[in-house]
Order: sequence, then structure tokens, then C-alpha cells
Amino acid sequence: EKEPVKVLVTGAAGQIGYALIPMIARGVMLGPDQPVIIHMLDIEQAAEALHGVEMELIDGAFPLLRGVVATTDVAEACSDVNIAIMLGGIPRTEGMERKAVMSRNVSIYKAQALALEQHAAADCKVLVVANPANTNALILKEFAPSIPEKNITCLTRLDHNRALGQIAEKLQEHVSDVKNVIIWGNHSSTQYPDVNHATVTTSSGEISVRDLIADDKWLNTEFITTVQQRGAAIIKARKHSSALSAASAVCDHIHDWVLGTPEGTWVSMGVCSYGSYGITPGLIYSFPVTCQNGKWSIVQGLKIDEFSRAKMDATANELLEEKSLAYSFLG
Ligand code: NAX
Repeated sequence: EKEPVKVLVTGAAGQIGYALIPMIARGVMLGPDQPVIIHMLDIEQAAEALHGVEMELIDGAFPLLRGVVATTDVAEACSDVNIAIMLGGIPRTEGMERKAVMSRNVSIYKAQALALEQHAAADCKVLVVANPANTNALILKEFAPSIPEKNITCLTRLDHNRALGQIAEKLQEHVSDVKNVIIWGNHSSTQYPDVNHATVTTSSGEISVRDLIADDKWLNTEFITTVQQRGAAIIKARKHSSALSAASAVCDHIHDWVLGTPEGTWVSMGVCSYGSYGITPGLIYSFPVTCQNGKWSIVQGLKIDEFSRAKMDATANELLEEKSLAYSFLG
């Protein structure tokens, strides 16, 4: 039998945590033959709720679950973890300035970077979900220099899946037949959902989405804004932000990173830029990637038209601004 993998979930008493933790315990994230030990971290005010989740995990009688740690101690939570899913943070509530949210969250990520560096397994893979996701991941990367920078990523798979979903709905095709959309840039409303290289598998082979959807206007306007604004639409409808789809996307992100992407398919991940597609090195930017043997690599050589270039640069500029803002808070 395989050795259990230790998975840390921070902010585990929150909404996404509640949807995500049972998925991990059921093997959705790491496969049906991979035992797991789940470490759950939250803050003191949420300790009782966290204990409730711990009791429910025991009550789930999950065959793959080999242990649970529920704690408010960051060092204990990070101890020897192989995978860290960072959901923890201060949510943006009504009337709260975006800057105020950012200043609170970047300090949390600076502190947790140090804890991960000291206590996590040396090859720990990190996925930052909490907003501002790219910039929190950037701070984590800069303050945990001993963790390989390629191991620090942020979630844009939810945006990627939303784009697949919109195309599938439009064409009335099954979502699993749609592939190779791209989310470029920031997990924010400046992200650029790009369908120029996306295809649909039909009875007559793989056909480009641009050929199947003649309505360029829809692809260049409504499709893009629907994906960019989907999070807000969910909040409006549910009065809470996306949770089940976010949890599912977290599982997809880690699953594909660890176990690989299928031949001919890429996915979107927020990863460290090394200058591909002219994006400033060092930023955490969402790119199309393929994964093999636990490593991602950016898909190279895709043709970028003028329309795409402008949108990719706009979202990169926003990330540069967020970066300098984050550093101004950290002093
Ligand atoms: P919740 O507010 O329900 O849960 C957050 C949890 O984090 C709370 O239990 C809170 O007590 C805990 N927390 C706060 N400070 C902490 C700290 N220092 N250490 C550990 N835990 C701490 O939010 P939820 O809806 O679960 O969303 C979690 C995060 O994901 C939010 O930042 C949200 O904005 C972000 N999202 C990111 C998405 C993405 O695609 N990247 C999509 C979904 C989601 O909106």
C-alpha cells in the first residue's frame, strides 16, 4: 500500500474547506488508491467550528483517510505536509476596501510562508486559493525562498473550468469534449479567458471552437465578461461566494499537477513567470501548462494576436500594481 500523503488545508473551517475536505478524503484529489492524512488549520475564533468538521470527518468513515489534525497552531499544521492548500484569509465583506483586504492577507501569507518553510516537507507543493490569489502566492514565494519556486502556484482552474462550461453550454456539447481554453493572468476581473486555441471533440474529429462558434462578437465580448464576472454572479445568486466549484477546481489543479495532464490537453495554473509570452519574470501569472511527473511546464509557441496581447498585458499590469501595493504594506 502507498504511504499516506499529508495534505494541509488552511481556512479549513470556511466554506470552501467544507466542500473540499470530503473530496480529499474520498480520493478525488489524489486518486482512489492514495491514502491521505488531512491537516486542518484555522484561527482561534473558528476553533470550535473546526472541531465540528473534524468530528464529521471521523463520521464519514472514509477508507482512505489515515489521520486528521485539526489545529490553530500554524507550526503543527504545516508539519511535514506534502501538499498545502491555502484557503485561509480575510474575506472581502461589503463596504471593505480592496486595499484593506490585501493588506491583511499579504501579512498572513508572509507569516505562513515562514511556517511552511520551516515545517513542511522539502518538496511540498503549494496551491494558494485565498484572494488576492496570485499576489498571496507571490508573497509566499518571496518569503519562503527554500521552497522551490516552481512548487508555489495559485488557483485559476476554476476560471478555466468556467470557460469550458460556457463553451459547452453554448454548443450544447459535453464539457469533457471541450479542451484547451486558457486563462491568462490574474484571478480577478482582468483575467483573459482565451478560446483561440480551444477545440471540441466531435464525431468528425477535433474542431476549433472559433470554427464551431461563428459568432465572433459573442466570443470576444459576452463570453469573456461572463467568465470574468462569474464569481460575482454566484455571490449575487447564493449570497455566498463559489464553494463547491472552487473545491472541485482545487482537486483538478492538484490532481493534474501530481498525476499529469492527458496527452494533447493543457490546463490553466497560476505559476511563476520566467518571461514566456513577454510576461515579467517573477510574477505569478496564469498560463496554459501541461504536467508530467509532478512538474508543470508552460505550453510554448502559441500564436498571440493583437486582441489577446492587449488583454494579456492589461492583466500583467494589474499584477505589477498589486505587487508594489503588497510590498508597500509589508514595509
Ligand atoms: P471563508 O471566509 O468561508 O473561509 C476562510 C477561512 O479562513 C475562515 O474559516 C477563516 O477563519 C480562516 N482564516 C482567516 N485567517 C486565517 C489565518 N491566518 N490562518 C488560517 N485560517 C484563517 O472563505 P471561503 O469562501 O472558504 O474562501 C476562501 C478564500 O478563497 C477566500 O479568500 C476567497 O476569496 C478565495 N476564493 C478564491 C477563488 C479562486 O479561484 N482563486 C475562488 C473561490 C474563492 O472566492
